[in-house]
Amino acid sequence: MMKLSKKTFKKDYIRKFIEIHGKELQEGTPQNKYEALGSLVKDYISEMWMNTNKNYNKTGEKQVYYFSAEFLLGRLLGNALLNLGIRDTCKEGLKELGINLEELENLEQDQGLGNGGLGRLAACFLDSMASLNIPGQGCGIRYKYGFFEQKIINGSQVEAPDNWLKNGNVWETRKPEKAEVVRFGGEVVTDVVDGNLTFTHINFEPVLAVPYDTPIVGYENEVVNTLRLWSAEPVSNEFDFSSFSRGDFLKAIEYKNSIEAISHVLYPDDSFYEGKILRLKQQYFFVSSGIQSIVRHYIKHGGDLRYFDERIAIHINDTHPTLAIPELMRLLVDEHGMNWDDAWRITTNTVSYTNHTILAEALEKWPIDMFRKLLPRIYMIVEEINKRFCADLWNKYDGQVEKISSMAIIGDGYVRMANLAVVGSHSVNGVAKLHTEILKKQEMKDFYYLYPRKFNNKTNGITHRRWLIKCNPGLASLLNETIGSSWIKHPIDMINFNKYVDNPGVLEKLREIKHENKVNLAKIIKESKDITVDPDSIFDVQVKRIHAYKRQTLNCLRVMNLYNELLEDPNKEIVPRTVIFGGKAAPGYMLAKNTIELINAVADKINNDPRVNDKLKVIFLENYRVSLAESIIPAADLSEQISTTTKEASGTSNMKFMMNGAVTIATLDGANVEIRDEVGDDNIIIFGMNEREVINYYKNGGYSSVNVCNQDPRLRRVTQDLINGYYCSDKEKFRAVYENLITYNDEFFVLKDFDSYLRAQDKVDQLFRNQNTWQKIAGINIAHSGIFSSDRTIEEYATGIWGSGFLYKNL
Ligand code: B1N
Repeated sequence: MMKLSKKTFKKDYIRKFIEIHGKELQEGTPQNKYEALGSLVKDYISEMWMNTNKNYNKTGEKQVYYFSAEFLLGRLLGNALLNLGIRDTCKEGLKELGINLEELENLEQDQGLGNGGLGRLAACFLDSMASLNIPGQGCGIRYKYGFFEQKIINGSQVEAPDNWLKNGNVWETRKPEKAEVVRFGGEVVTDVVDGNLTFTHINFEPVLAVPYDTPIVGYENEVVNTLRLWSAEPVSNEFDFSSFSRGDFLKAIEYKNSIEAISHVLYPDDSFYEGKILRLKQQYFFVSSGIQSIVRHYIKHGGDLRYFDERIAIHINDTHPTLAIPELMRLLVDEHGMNWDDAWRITTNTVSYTNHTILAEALEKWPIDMFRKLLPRIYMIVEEINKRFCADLWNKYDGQVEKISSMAIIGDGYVRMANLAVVGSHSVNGVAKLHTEILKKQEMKDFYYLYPRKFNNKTNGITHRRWLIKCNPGLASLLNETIGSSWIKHPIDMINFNKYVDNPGVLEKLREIKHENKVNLAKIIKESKDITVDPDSIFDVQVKRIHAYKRQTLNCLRVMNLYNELLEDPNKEIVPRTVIFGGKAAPGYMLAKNTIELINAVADKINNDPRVNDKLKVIFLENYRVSLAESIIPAADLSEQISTTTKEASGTSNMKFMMNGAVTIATLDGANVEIRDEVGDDNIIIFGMNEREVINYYKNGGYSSVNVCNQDPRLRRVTQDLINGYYCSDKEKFRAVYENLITYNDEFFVLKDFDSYLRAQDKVDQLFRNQNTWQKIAGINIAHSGIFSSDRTIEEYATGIWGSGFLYKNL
């Protein structure tokens, strides 16, 4: 833990302020004050950062490199202060200077370089690796524009660019001296030199990859790891620029733009793949620069490439960084003269892969022509990997053409990235037990038979430092007062809170903390939407990407039905509800965008109907992002985790809600299954079809959404309300949602699960009436949430996959 007195801090802060702004503190804007604080904290970090790196170089401890196209960090200031152990000191010091720390923290732009769960998982993992003394560095892209900003205009989503760097970024350090060159296009000349094949890449387009390093501060352990993000720039004159050095200025600008385009913007697709060449460029760009810099650093510090895999672990977050495999092969074989078999053994021992989805539309595959043209040498290497792999398969499965062609890395005109990732790594993991079982039994069945020992499960987790200590200080204090503070370093100790779930005083305290968080969220809702919500109502929350399989429509249809029931029976007794939605739709995903329009139209009608307003309100919160989640999740009573069973690989917001004492209403999908196993059936509300039923329907057909609809008058009514002008004078407005349910037979069983969902919601209503019971359930959920800390997940990765983190671990 860093030592810092309030007096020293104040002195440092004033000095820093004057140094960077050249004026008195009193004359500073809030933004000036934030920048001075961020900059000072970065100074505080820098020595630890340097020492951490020195230590890693000295000990030669195994290094983990976590490659991910997305890192959804959110804000850094508050968590850096927390992890340094100086947040209270700074808060008090600033207060004496007339400055409110939280106000400054709220000025920080979210670092939103990710879409959703996958990117946020990467951010939680960085926090856990640093906090567990694991030498783990992140490697990704410094997108100039992160995930778009969502505006709701006349009830529809409108996208605005996320210019997150507009006020600068105090956290990053540009390292031009560590730049790498990445080569695109051109041709490969094959030659024989001294009896050996050589490959020379010519006429390529060079792109300079410049790293920007961000410190990742461990929790009170003086460890500072690094997130290295690469930015694309034109190379300097040392390369052949003949085409525009003749003075064609406009061409030169065009060229510069075309290069910078590579790291310009994050693709806003979640669980969906678009076969754009720019995306392939992005992937190779960060993977090539990352692998080159790892190998360069390794050799510089005396490493012997023959033992590379004993010193280095490379993890690929989904298939987006899969080109790490052929790129490492290229460096070992072409640049360092290693023979193929040794290089292959080292590469596969070094690389491990996480699969995050079984959705077919998310599977990455690149057209051969596009791939070969952009990456000619990498294509040759992939071809060679494929040739050898298929030869092995022919030996094993003689004559089973279908099996072999479906397992091949290249087939049907495409390079299949998941196949390459499985073949080229030593470990393949799913992100929750159910998901891993589905991978083994179905999606990757043939690979599982071939390599049973590669497959393993690593259930996701979330960092309890951001998602409990930072975002819910009231609850963190209650835990400290009851069970002591050991849970902070050992989150599994939260289980001791079980001893207090029958203690009326503690339950009352839990209720008060939740109430305070709800008042805070109600204030945010009032400020952003000018709608008043009642903090005594049930805060019923579904926040996540808008996607058909996540079934926001199911939630919406039940709200529409509840509205109908309240109008039919004005005396109907229900606990008042505030149903809160939030989430972004991919800009090209019309059904998801239509779902947002529907939610907003339903909200508009209900919120303006005085007949029901004391019982029901519907809120769509704009621009859902990490920082907003930190206000929403601690205020939730009910966590909606209602995806079609088998479709949500894990989910992670389910864990965040649970840890903050929300009760979960859920299908037995993803990690919900493990939450149920932890808390028991009495402390979670489960509904809907199970895995077997869903898989049977998909295999054998037999589901007719029209029939289900016709048999249930409530469903007939709410589906008709989509197209009869009830929620919008334009009857065609919600056509997309309607057709998806009725005309296209409801791929995700929304109508099928409707009745069961409604009964589950009735149960919620009943349970909430007895606050004692409800708070007890909340307490049990909190007590059992420690296992979902990403510290547990990272320990499992470190010991089970990476073989790292043994040297300094003081657990
Ligand atoms: O990864 C999360 C899981 O908790 C979620 O269940 C899962 O849906 C999510 C292509 C994805 N899977 N696939 C993606 C993201 C961006 C993209 O371009 C796919 N995200 C998930 C963490 O394991």
